[in-house]
Amino acid sequence: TTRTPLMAGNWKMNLDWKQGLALVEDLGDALKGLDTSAVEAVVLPPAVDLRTVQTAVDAGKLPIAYGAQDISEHESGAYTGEISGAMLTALGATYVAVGHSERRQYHGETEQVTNAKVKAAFAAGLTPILCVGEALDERKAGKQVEFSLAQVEGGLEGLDAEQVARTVIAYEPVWAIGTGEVATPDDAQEVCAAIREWVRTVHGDTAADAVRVLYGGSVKSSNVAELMQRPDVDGALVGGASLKADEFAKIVRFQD
Ligand code: G2H
Repeated sequence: TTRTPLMAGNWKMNLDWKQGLALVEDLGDALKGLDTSAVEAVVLPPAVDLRTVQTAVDAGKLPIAYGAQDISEHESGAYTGEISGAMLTALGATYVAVGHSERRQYHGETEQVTNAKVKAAFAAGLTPILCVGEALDERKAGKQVEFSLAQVEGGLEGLDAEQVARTVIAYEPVWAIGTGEVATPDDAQEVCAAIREWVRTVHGDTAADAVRVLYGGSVKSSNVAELMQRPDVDGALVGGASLKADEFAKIVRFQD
């Protein structure tokens, strides 16, 4: 495979700016000398920490890309509390998470809003990390593939094959998020493979072979290597374990 593995740390709503700065400094040390041609490391800090990350990256102290955890579907204007794609790219951000299950669950984000945010990301020149995944009920009913593919289809509606090729899709079964309950590598592979096959059917071989499909949900340094052995798992979206520099660096260096 020619896909570069991608390890993304989603800090969620953790760390104030001083703690964020400390983590950025620790990450700089922990990731020193990272072979960025072998793996791409990404952090998605709270928006208030993006400038801190930018400063470290621009100073050559942090060999990573970065982005936001959310984006406004609107371009600019009277949308109190929102952050636009253009504001993110002006900070040097290149990624943005869209449709995380916490956005869908706690902030009422519909399929339509998720799709609009994916489009807003592309309009601003950002790479969306589209998050999908089933809850426990769907898993128990054996509907994990069907459910996740419906979210992929909804999130990517209206995109062309070239955009889909550049998208990152994160399969995050809701029952495995922050629970310590990691999906087995076979569970992850099943849905990640189905996502790639969906892309192949709808958008063709080039997009399917290029699109990066991540697994997310209680990923740690102790389970990442086995997950990464599966052919359709191209990386991980890491929450809790991305808040400790040494732990996140171990995950990024899963190949060593
Ligand atoms: C899933 C994941 C990161 P955690 O939400 O997006 O979080 O690794 O804490 O389960």
